[in-house]
Amino acid sequence: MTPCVFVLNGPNLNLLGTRQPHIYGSATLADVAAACAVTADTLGLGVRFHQSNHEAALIDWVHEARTAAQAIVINPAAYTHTSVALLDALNAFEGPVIEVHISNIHKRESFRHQSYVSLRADGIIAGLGTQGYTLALQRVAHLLAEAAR
Ligand code: DHK
Repeated sequence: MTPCVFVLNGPNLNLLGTRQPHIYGSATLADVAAACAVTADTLGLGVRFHQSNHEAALIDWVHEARTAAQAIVINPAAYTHTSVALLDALNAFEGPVIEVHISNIHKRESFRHQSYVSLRADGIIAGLGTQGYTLALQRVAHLLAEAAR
């Protein structure tokens, strides 16, 4: 069975490519989804890519992942810094969780330095641009292969 990875994206990431490109770069979310699909394919992973501006939708996808996915890659965007509910949902998921931030949140405003999601994440990627997503998939493939051994 091909392991499935949910790649989840939080608020405002639908504007990627046009939103503050000096911080988030010029790639669109569709570009990121396409890169994830190619990388997942080469790694032997299936991928389901979602974005929502609504906290509840992200939580519902995390719940769905409990039975439908083996790992989660998540850029919670601003919910990183605010959402105990998203942390609680991720704590109910058993597989690897990799947290991705396009920008280096530690180089930015102090309110971005705290992440609730980091309390659950198995790994964190920040400041590597949209490349962080495909690097996260590589790490997921490694962790799943290790767990299967
Ligand atoms: C994206 C956002 O929208 C911000 O709210 C986070 C994150 C950082 C990113 O770098 O991908 O603070």
